[in-house]
Amino acid sequence: MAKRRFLVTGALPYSNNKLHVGHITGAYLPADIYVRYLRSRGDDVRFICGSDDNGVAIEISARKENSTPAALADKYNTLQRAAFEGLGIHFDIYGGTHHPDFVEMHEKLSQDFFTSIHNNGHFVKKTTEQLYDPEARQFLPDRFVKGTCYHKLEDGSDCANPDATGDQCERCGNTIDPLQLINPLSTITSTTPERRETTHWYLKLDKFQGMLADWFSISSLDWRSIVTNFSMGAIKRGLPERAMTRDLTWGVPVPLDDPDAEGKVLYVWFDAPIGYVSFTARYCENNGGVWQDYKDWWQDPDCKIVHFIGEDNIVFHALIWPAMLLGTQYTAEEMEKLGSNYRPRTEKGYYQLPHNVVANAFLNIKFPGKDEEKISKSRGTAVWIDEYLKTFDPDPLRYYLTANAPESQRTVWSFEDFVERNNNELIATLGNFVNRWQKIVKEHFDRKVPSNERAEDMERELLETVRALPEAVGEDIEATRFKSALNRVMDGFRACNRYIDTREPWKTRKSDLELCAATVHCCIQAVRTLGVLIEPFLPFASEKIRVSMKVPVEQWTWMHATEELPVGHELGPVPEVLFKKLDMKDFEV
Ligand code: B3M
Ligand code: ZN
Repeated sequence: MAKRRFLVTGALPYSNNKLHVGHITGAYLPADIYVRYLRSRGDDVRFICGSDDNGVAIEISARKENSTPAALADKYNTLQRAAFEGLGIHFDIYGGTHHPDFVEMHEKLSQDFFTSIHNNGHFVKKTTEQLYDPEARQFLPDRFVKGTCYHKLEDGSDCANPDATGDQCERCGNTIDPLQLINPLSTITSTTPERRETTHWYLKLDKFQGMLADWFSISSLDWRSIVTNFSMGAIKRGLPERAMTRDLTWGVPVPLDDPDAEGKVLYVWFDAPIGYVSFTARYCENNGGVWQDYKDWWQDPDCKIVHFIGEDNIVFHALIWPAMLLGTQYTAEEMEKLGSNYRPRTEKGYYQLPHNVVANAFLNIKFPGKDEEKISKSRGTAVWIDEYLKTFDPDPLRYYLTANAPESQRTVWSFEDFVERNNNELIATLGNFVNRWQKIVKEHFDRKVPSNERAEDMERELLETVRALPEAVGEDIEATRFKSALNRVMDGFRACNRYIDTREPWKTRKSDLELCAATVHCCIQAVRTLGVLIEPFLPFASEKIRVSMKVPVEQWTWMHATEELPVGHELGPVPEVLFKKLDMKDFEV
């Protein structure tokens, strides 16, 4: 198989928050599974993430915590790194858009982007009225203003959410124009803002519509429907111009020699996706190259760029970010000429559009005896990763969050379900099968792979089933069907359990040792394959199985998964307990 190249990113978490299960299932775990699989298959992959440190959300949290944006960003960046590591999610680099080690590179590349799009004629400079807080002496973009939502719900009634923020209403999901909020209040001083004029640079998204639609029709055939439905719907309704600058001090300064740009920064959603690029540049520099080597990943049509995100980020990754990338490729006149004909730019030196944008819906939560609800930091309705990891192992969480992933629609975290799947699936199906023949191979065969001379159709059929899995599971993972992929592997274990129940080697070890040998031989070969296939999902258990099979790391890969362990191969020690039994009592506080 040819070695392919992939640049995989996980959405940059805002550095004002710890990570919870919703974040993990929404973006990082599927990304990690994808990356682990590609690596196991032998592809050349870089996995990029880091914190999103700019923007109003960070400023507000810093005020609340009596801290500064820089100190807050640093604190949460460190906590996030540790949580990812604890779950076995290893990025090639974990940056931060305002982190001391990254900020210089990030500002440079973000400003280059802005300048390039500006010089290509894709911005319009406009002066409009915006909300201003005279007491705080600043404008109130995005979440600096709160008020009552003015949108209508689907049934025609008013949304009237009193807690809508200047960027978005959480109740109806619509974007908010702060000027239209009913009874707006500054979140800094709780006073009523006034209107003042200010100037900003708007990306002419309407001019990109045709080309984006064409790009979608060519590229997104195997994308998830939540991404394509949302994006095509938005294009049909029309993409409005969007301001890409803000009246703030925290962020990337607007790189224009224009008095109107003074004291302004780039909109956080303009610079955040460029974080993927600037962190890649730092990665290259830190790993024996020069920073400009980022172009080998970002400006090479042979490298596939794949973004993993939560559903609220679709508009930014599937529409605005591709528009920004196109905006660096073409001038406004060139775009005008091409109209709605998307032409991939395959010459060197051009940023490439994503190969796939993989989004998940949200994960709700259900506490025992309560109704299903949204995960919320302020209401304290979340399972936090750092707290979980203090008591429990990462694999059961990885298992549950994959088996129950919101790939096409919302799902719900339930503690009962988590415990039940751990006990009835991980332990009873997977862990159990790996254990059922260990004692026999030790007592009767000196922990060596026994002879399969007596193998019959049943053995051949089981191994055929198991050895067909790497291809099928791989196909699922490539198509981002992670739930289905995991289910196939578990089906493999279920088939193994049925097989061993029929063969009953614990009986034949006394009555027919040769048949017993063939049975154990078959079990070992099945686990040799399945142990590799669970690695993207359950890396910790997979590693324990590998050690117990005494297979070298470099052969514990997709490419080697169906190789037979020869008769006489000496196994390693009986594996440690793979999964611990859980009880609902473990979750009582
Ligand atoms: N910081 C995550 C969020 O919306 C946002 C992602 C940026 S990815 C470039 O929660
Ligand atoms: Zn609303």
